[in-house]
Amino acid sequence: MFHLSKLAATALVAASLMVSTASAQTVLRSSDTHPDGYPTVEAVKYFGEKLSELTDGRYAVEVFHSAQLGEEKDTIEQTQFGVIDLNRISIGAFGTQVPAATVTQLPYIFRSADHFHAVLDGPIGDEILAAFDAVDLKALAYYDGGARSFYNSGKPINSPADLEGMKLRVMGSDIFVDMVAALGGNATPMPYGEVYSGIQTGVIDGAENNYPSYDTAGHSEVAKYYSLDEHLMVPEVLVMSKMVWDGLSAEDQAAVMEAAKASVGKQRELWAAKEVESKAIVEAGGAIINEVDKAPFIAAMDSVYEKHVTDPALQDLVARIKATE
Ligand code: GTR
Repeated sequence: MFHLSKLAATALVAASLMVSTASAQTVLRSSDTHPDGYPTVEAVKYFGEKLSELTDGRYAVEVFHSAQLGEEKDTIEQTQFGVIDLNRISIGAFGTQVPAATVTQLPYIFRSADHFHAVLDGPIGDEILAAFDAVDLKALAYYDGGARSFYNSGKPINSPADLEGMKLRVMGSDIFVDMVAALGGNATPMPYGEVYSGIQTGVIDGAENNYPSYDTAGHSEVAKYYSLDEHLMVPEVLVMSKMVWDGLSAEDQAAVMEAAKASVGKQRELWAAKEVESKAIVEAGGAIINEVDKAPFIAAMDSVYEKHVTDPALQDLVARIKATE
């Protein structure tokens, strides 16, 4: 883990800005846990190209994919300190640090991909992005992350009863731990990079994710049962370190926002294609996919909402999300 005092981080940011004035181009470093070619990685590269165009080459972006800069939780901290400039990350990895954003971690909060887009593209989406300011991050845009379903090495899951006693990896948020517990399983928060070996060695029975992650992280090789309960749709988010953002001119901030918005359409296109491709790849590799009656899964989530949506502001946010057409 990388710990820096805020003072040391400020000095580091100041030093890198000095170097950049001398070299005329500032290269912003961006982190991503996914491998090269993954839709989020390619979208951030596209963002970088747009930003370069809009700033006459004064800014460029280098994407450090494949968790080269660390697991998500650690890279969030480094981005907050300005050591990493940009980060493409799942909102799930923030845990409950950003209260407003936790509503997107609630199971079945989004009814469909269209509902997800309608909410995030509108005022509620902007409100949640703005909430990241309080944790020293400037959230720029959402990317698609599809629907997440359970997969495991033992058997197909058809009803919550099948999860009884199963050890399943979740991202580090209490909401996900309680979600699995409400279904009868045992949740183990664990970094993404440890899931493959965790399943392989039997430390866990499985995990939950979308098709592209199940495919590209190799999880389908060790957990062949993928059961389409689609309990979560957690947005991916592109954030910039607030320290770096605050150091930009108003004009450059506008260029960053414009480039980020432009990358959203690109990512959605890439994402839609990748979901189809990954499903075909995992099936060809022997994954067994089953449809699931979601009703009992949805019904089991009341306790998760009761426990995590107690603040009136969050209750209001949830009500507004549900009312969005
Ligand atoms: C993926 C997401 C990653 C990471 C991963 C996980 O769907 O794109 O950012 O959060 O899930 O489960 O840790």
